[in-house]
Amino acid sequence: MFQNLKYEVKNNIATVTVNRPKALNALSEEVLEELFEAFTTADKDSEVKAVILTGEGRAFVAGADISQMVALTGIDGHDLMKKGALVMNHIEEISKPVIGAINGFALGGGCELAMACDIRIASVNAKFGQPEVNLGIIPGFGGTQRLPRLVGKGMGKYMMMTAEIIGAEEALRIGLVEKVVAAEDLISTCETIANTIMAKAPIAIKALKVAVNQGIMLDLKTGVALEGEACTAPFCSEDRIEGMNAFLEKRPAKFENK
Ligand code: CO8
Repeated sequence: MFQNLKYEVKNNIATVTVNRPKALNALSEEVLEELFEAFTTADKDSEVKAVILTGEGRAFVAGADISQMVALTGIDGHDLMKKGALVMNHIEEISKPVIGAINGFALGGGCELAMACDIRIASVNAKFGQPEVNLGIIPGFGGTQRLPRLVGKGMGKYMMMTAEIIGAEEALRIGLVEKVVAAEDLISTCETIANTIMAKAPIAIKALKVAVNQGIMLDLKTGVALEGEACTAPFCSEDRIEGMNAFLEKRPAKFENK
């Protein structure tokens, strides 16, 4: 189905693995197109309740494909930037939780891809950076916007201006990832987190993503108003009645996505 990705659904989790290890999983135009398709498939498939995104081999993704970019005109470059940004936005906006399993290099477009995930879990081997200025460009797949929102304006500028590559523990310290685990525990940790989230009401998780993703771009009062709107659908759901009754009856809730 895909030339540059592995796509597998097991136990309600879709695992998407970028699979160009010889090029450290660099994001060619074809990889970007396939990522868009894979996340559309996962979003539409009612069997899929969470997605894990990772990379094959020693990289998560080492950035946009420099061997393709070198030949592009300025207009082509602009089109590529729009394509990449669209893919990152799409990953962020699907209705299901997306967990980034960051197994190795997450540089440039790879760091931007990691930041489009809802949650990032890093292996101790992971390395992060936005080295675009080394190539005479700036991040173009959302990095100038998502990185400062995650790690703060100063640290975001530090990383983008110095192009410094940081390790997993430093990424944890600055808030770029949520956990660091041994390499061999990376996927199982992500699966455990996915299972924890999948046991919650899907309508609440979906509303939560909208409230956070859209709200973070707004002033506080408008964001709080948006939260009120986002809260309405879960509050009107059968799953809300089930969740509250389960609490009162001291039993686990069984959510039906209704
Ligand atoms: N693109 C294409 N090929 C790559 C990339 C890449 N981003 N990264 C690595 N490769 C290839 C190498 O060319 C090499 O191929 P080959 O074996 O055929 O020579 C192979 O992967 C292995 O890489 P190395 O031999 O370099 O492995 P090392 O362990 O020595 O180094 C590094 C690993 C440090 C990850 C190194 O490969 C590196 O620095 N890679 C580039 C990282 C980078 O600069 N990424 C940012 C790219 S720019 C970007 O992502 C911007 C996105 C938005 C653009 C908007 C456009 C308008």
